[in-house]
Amino acid sequence: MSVGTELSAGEAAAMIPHGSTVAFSGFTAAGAAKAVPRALAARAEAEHQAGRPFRLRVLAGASTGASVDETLARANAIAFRAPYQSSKTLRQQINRGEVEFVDMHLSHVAQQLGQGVYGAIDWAVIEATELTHDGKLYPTTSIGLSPTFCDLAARVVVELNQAHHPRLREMADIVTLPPPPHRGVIPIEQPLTKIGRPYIQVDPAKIVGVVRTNEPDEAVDLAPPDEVCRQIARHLVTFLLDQMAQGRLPADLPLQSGVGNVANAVLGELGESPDFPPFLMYTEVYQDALIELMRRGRCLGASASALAVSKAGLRTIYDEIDFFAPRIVLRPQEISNHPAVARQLGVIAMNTALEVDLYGHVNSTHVHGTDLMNGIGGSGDFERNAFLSFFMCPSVAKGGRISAIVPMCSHVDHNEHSVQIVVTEYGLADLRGVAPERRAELLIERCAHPAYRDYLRGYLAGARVGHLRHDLDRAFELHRNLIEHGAMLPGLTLSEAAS
Ligand code: 0RQ
Repeated sequence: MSVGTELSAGEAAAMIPHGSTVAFSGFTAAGAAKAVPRALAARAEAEHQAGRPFRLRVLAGASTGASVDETLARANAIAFRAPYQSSKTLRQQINRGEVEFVDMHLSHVAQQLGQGVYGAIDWAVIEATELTHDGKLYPTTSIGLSPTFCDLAARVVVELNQAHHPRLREMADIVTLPPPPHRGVIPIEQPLTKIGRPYIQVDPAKIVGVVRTNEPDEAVDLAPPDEVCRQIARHLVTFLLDQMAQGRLPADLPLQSGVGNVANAVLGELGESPDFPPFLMYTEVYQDALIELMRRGRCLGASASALAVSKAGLRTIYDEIDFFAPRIVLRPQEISNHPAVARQLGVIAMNTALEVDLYGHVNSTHVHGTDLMNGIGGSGDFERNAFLSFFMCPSVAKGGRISAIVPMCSHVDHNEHSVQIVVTEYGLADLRGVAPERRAELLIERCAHPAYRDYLRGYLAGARVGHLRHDLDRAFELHRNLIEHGAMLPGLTLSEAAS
């Protein structure tokens, strides 16, 4: 077969044996493969019905659209997954110990794949707008790990998706880093600097064929910002403006913003603030809020790895491609999330925590230390290396049954040395230059929900004195209560705790 061979999704899936490592394009739902993974799920179901095993080791840039993680998981077709996911069914399987999952900093994955840490990649299934006969592949709405997958995979199947705009290539900036120590400097001097090519060069001999598709990304709409999110955003904006007024913060540092409802709302609020100067983004996902901010001249340009926008948002970008193409650069995640570039540009990192402990350690991934939510994603790539590192979250979750401020994090993704500023709807704690005991006071008095403050004060008062104060008998009392009684403080009424 050759570059020009047309395949149905079923024919492509039929070639992929049980036990294969399959790498799919996609970084969020953006640019994720669709038809072939669905056909693989159908094949898995048929094989299972016939009493035969069929499970795959699955890689993608980050999370995917429903056709990869959710559909394959429902067909019990995933044995192993890395480096990030956000699928309900897959999450349950991981948390029941049925699927192996490796949670990784997204900027590190390409290098580890190259080192062979994940074994050989048997197949890559990559969505593209065009494939030329000499193997130039033009990716769609995300770059993610696709260049690495195409480089390392033994065989490549291309999903040629007509639903995407062919001028996406004007945003793409694709470069693969040579192995160290011969990398040289990454010459990205400002977020829109381009250093690569608009296509992935694939060895044509590896291309098994193309599957034609015509369907939009399976994007999930974000919740409209609620008052809690808006209040978090206001604290953050006030703080940034104050830092600028004090001469501590240059006005033109690029912003990075994490995934999810809170992060999207904060971006919207930043754009609404008339005093906040127009800004550039050096981030990993381009979210919906940026579309309007760009149109209004509030966001001047963005570097990301994916257009992680709603279907309506992507339609707007395609309808106004003359305007958006020169303002967006899409990069491989090794570059969009590169710690050296984040440090060099002085990124302001804003990510979301599940919980924060009294000294500023952050858990972004594991509910009561055991149950995976999504994964660390790119948050660590940026937080440790940013000029300013924010973590934000509502002060309580699940109607007040869970406090986001806890004595000790039940799992740590970002430690006290990376976390600088914590924000909830109640206020902001600037932990920079502050010793542990004062950090604890700031987090309790400014960030914790008032209904949890007495408990946290009491914990601190009864803790063993040291550089950090802890009571190891009670450090996880709130988490134990949550598991045993369904609430961190079972006596607390919801109305008392609800924010
Ligand atoms: O659950 O939907 O069942 O109500 O967590 O919480 O408040 O809607 O916040 O959508 O911004 O997600 C940390 C998960 C936040 C996300 C996390 C429950 C809460 C709700 C979602 P429900 P919200 P968000 C780069 C950046 C790590 C990866 C990252 C995330 C659900 O931001 O995955 O930063 N971050 N990547 O009720 C139990 C707690 C909880 C809790 C909240 N303490 N215990 N449940 N929830 N706090 C992008 C990429 O990497 C691609």
